[in-house]
Amino acid sequence: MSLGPGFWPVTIGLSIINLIMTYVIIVFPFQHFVAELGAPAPEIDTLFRFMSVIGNAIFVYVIGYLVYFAIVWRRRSSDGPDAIGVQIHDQPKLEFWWTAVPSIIVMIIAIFSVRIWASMQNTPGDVLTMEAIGHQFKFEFRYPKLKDSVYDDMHVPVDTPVTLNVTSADVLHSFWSPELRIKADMVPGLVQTLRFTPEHIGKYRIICTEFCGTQHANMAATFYVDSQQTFGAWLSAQARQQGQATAPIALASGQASAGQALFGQKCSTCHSIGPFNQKIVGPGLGHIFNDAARPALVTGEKASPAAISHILISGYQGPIGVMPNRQANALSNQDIANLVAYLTSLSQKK
Ligand code: HEC
Ligand SMILES: [Cu+2]
Repeated sequence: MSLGPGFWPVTIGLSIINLIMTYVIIVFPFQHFVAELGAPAPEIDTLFRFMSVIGNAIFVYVIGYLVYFAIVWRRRSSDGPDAIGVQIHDQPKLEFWWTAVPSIIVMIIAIFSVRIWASMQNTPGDVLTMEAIGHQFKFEFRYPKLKDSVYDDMHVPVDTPVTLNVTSADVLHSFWSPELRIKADMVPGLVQTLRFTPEHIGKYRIICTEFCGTQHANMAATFYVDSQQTFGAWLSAQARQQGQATAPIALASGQASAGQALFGQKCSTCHSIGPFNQKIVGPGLGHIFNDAARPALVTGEKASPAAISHILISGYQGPIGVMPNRQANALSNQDIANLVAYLTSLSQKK
């Protein structure tokens, strides 16, 4: 049985293309596009390279021969109207190899993957164990040394094995750190453990990759890998800020301009600065003191700086929805004073 004219030269050509592509895949610098932050990123990139090499070989030979055979065995004008191609049956040798080779490849990939997965499950030497909890629409982080949670900023010290327990408080979310090559679904009622060791100081991203509601696209956190000193300083600053929560707030010291910047970061996903009825998740806050549609605050109190600051501190759950409290919005005393000054200034504008 003939394979076709020029079969062996074509095979050599495909092999050369395959070798060149394999070389490109092996040397391709993924880490220049998305940094490799530390374990397990390099291992996962190696696994990805290995799978790409195999996938590329399959692609080159399958597509190459497909095109080649389609051309050399095409229907000729001399063929009769009901001409059919050569029928091939019972090739046990061929069938053995096309079963054995893919099975071996899949087994190698499985062993490789399970080894990486296992290295992320074990917790030798409990250095920093913390929690990440998904919420609509933010990431909550809990640290062993902090009384309250931190939202949307994750800090970890460099060169330190971190054990991260991820879960969700409401719907399905997904924790993704592109630079660590780690992704895990955040499932209510299920705690999954991730383990990593960041090796490069810097500012990275954590992104929610599970469609979790209308504001899903805004669900991202900043991931700081700090030096040991910076991390220590950050932890004690957080602890101090959290301790301050019981101190009285000097509302008169509020700066409307600082409040405006903060509003853009922390409030505008839920509040417009239009009239009361212009709702996003919560009501519009543009005319909080003088809006015909808002005779009183949602709490029933008359609008006043003190009453507004009370809502910002304690949060409020009413018929419209849930207004998060100061811990959830990560507001310091000064932040609250600034926001109240800003909201007050909006009402004074015409
Ligand atoms: C997750 C969405 C969400 C975020 C973020 C949020 N709020 Fe709210 N807020 C609400 C909801 C919902 C209400 C209404 C609660 C109710 O009455 O049902 C509300 C109510 C309020 C009220 C009372 C309004 C009134 O008419 O009485 C004020 C003031 C307020 N928020 C300020 C803020 C500020 C300032 C921020 C930023 C630090 C902020 N909110 C962040 C959802 C949010
Ligand atoms: Cu989400």
